[in-house]
Amino acid sequence: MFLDTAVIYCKAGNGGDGLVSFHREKYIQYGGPDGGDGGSGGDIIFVGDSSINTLSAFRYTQHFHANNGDKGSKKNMKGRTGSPVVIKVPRGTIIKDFETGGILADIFEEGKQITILKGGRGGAGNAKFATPTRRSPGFCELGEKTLERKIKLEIKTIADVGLVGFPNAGKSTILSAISAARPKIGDYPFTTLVPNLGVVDIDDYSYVVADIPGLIEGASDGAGLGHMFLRHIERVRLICHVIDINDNSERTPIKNYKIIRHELEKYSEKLAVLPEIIVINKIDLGVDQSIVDEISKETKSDLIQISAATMEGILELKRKIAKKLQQLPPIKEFDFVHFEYEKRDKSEFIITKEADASFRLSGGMIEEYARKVVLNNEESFRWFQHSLRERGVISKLKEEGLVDGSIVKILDIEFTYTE
Ligand SMILES: Nc1nc2c(ncn2[C@@H]2O[C@H](COP(=O)(O)OP(=O)(O)O)[C@@H](O)[C@H]2O)c(=O)[nH]1
Ligand SMILES: [Mg+2]
Repeated sequence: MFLDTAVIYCKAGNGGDGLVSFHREKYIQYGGPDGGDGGSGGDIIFVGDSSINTLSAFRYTQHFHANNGDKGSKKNMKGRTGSPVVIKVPRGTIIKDFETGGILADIFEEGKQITILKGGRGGAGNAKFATPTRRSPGFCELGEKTLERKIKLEIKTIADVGLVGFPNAGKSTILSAISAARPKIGDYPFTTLVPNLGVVDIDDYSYVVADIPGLIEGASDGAGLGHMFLRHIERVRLICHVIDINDNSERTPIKNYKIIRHELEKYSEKLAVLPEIIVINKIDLGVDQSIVDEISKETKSDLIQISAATMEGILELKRKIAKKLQQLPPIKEFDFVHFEYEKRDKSEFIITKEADASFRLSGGMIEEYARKVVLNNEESFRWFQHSLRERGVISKLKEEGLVDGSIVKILDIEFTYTE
């Protein structure tokens, strides 16, 4: 029902495999190796689009897989790069790794593409393995495989002003009176399930106002719907606290005001210290001046009296907000520590002695090779052994007791070491 969060599954494309191929031409009997590299896999990219304001699209589509890179071709032709998947989300969407909660990105800017998952690298073709002593390598690398990630999307609305207040105070009516937004207006609580945004234009200045629904007592403890929506005002610069001056329920306007303030303070200190304009609404139904005075005394905030129904005071409200905003610092990107998926440490290798006196090789360097070398292709494997020697793995194994005839295990492959 709530469309301001979503969980999706994303996978960047695998890298394409390299190709084993030899140049063939009339009159040239033995051409050189000409197998091209595989193409990179497609990326998973997010882009902010302010014409969208919910994540409802993700209710039906949850899997996003970018295309794999193509295999390399003859004549040293690189395989085609897999096409990326570009996922449009509302501006202000926070992208998180579901498992750790780590923040991968804040989609703060309109139209800016942010790569969240990088496609796998393509494997090298056999042409890349040619050396003066190995003129005709019969092996190539495999492309890099990528993992599917579970990703959480969360909207943290970007707006200058947040309208808060009890249900029915008139927030949606005010938003439609000051902007072109047409939120649903109703005489019952929780009319609004997603924050409505409206752009206000006044005297060559413009700002964005968010109508935050359903803030009620206990919201910060998770009661009602309010808690879910408090997130949306985390980055506003100014709060407009709307009070129905004619609330004739058992609560009084001043009580309502205090309850909402309490919720804001409990939710976040940052919200509590934001500048505030108190908007006394529904004055067309009459005003008890003593109540207004009481509120004024309680708050020390700017106060304005309006009627969203008759438009009385609306122009003044637009100007008052503009004036206040011009004195405040701009909205900033959410301050967070970037989470990154663990990258393999490609220089690391681990030697473990097993009970049967064999040696197990693991670690980033080994995994990287294992993914890229065809372990059951003899030539490829010899190249792999050669690389291990060059990178000091064999000498380290020897220090650990490796001798001629020892068993070495890599992933699910075992081989006998021979000097
Ligand atoms: N008389 C009067 N009614 C208003 C005024 N502003 C809003 N309302 C009515 O109050 C009810 C609740 O308004 P709404 O904007 O949906 O409140 P919200 O829950 O705070 O978004 C609706 O029936 C509105 O028509 C006003 O200035 N005067
Ligand atoms: Mg409303």
